[in-house]
Amino acid sequence: MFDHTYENPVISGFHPDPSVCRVGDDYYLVCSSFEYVPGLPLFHSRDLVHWEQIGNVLDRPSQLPLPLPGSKASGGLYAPTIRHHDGRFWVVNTNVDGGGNFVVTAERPEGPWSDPVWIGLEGIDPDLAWDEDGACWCAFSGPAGGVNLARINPATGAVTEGPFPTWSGSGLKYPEAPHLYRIGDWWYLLIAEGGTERGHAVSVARARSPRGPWEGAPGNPLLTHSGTGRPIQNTGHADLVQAPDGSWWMVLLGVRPRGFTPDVHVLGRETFLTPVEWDEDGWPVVAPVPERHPAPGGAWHPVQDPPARDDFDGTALAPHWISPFARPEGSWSLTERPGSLVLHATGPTLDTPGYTFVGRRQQHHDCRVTALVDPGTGRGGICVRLDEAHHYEVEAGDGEVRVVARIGPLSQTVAQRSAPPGPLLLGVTVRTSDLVPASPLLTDGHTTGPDTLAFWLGDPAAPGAHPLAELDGRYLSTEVAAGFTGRVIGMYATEGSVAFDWFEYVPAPAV
Ligand code: 6LW
Repeated sequence: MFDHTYENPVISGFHPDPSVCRVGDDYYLVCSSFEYVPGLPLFHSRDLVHWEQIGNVLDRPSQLPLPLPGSKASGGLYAPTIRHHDGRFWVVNTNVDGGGNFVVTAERPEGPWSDPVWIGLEGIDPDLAWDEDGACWCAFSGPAGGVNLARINPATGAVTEGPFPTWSGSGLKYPEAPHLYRIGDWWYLLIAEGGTERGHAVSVARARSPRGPWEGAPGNPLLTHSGTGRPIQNTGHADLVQAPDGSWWMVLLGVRPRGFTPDVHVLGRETFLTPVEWDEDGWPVVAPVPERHPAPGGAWHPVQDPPARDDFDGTALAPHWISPFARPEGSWSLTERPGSLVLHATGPTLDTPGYTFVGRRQQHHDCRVTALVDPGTGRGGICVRLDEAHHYEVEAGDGEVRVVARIGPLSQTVAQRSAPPGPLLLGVTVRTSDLVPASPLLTDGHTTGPDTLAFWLGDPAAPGAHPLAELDGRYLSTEVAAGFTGRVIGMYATEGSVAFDWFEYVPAPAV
């Protein structure tokens, strides 16, 4: 019956809070982006398995005032919902750093997306659903906790009924991330609870009308990996979609922890796909999220990943390039030195927001990044970033190459050597640690971290190259740094102008 097997996650790296809709044979999916701009990565797929990023929903200043006011890591844009209704695409979202909840719409998913219409509701994780009379319902997680519902006019943002409390889960903490669906004769309310860490869960209730009364499913939580030894953890924050063949699927976030006691995750919360069945009483049933599973029926539509090497020959940055807090005009250029990305420093340090940084998500546990960097008279290099207090970098400037590690309040130059003037090859390799199943303690008394990051002068893939420094990756994990994002590896300038002739990201076992 099934032709193909897919592997989870279907979108790897920091791509949390997925929301999905189908129009004909096409699926569209959005994720949270927090402090990164452009905001809300938007993906297209024909089979729910292969996803191509076709843009970002919020890609211009009139949609997103920049820098995000009062920006901080893991602030900014929280969980979005995408729906198709009345011939238009709708995305509803929260900017927790300013403005709150808003709706944007587009005729075509590639955009342009409208400027925001602000909704007079306080809370996060908004959803949109339309009833048979055309009324639009917005479920959201209210400011006092609990799932609330209001009727709104999405064209004006006006609240026309409510908000009122609705079903808030089976009693676990943080009931949130609601999605409301009309399926058959029922309204279903799917929510997350248990918190977005190891206790994360998906639960469901149903009612005959959005106004209730709601009845929780007897089998709640519908899905959780809490307390299991499964390789996929933190499963929750789900959205449902029906395939053209009638089968039902769930997209959700999960993480893949590594290392020992405690294990930690470094790639952020990723997007997973899992099948949904319905029992004879009309409740959805979901098995634990598989690492591999027969794909949704129908044709297989692989997509082209972006090329490993970006030569910066175009006039626009590809949509997967993101920047924390802002990417001001004048801080970067693809035309000043054709064939290079030139970054102009806007701040002197990676320790406080305001610096110039263009990066991409780390999407594989093992990977290699190399860039040809001309620091000129400036200073810059390659940084692996979790937030302002958790980042490692290899940088060139002042006739030197340095490896710097910032972990919490401590910052240390861990390697330093002189370097010839002119363009330099700088590299970073990330290697997953071998697990030591017999004992969580190694002989030197340290537990195994999730991975090792090595920083190189020269091409790490070329013979004879030596790392300048190797660092334990656990300090660039979400469990250590806290927050909602994952590692982003990027180019930066903290002094003068730095030119990047190319940047290569290769998913590969490190050398
Ligand atoms: C998201 C909410 C959550 O809006 O984290 O822990 C927020 N739960 O559902 C960011 O993903």
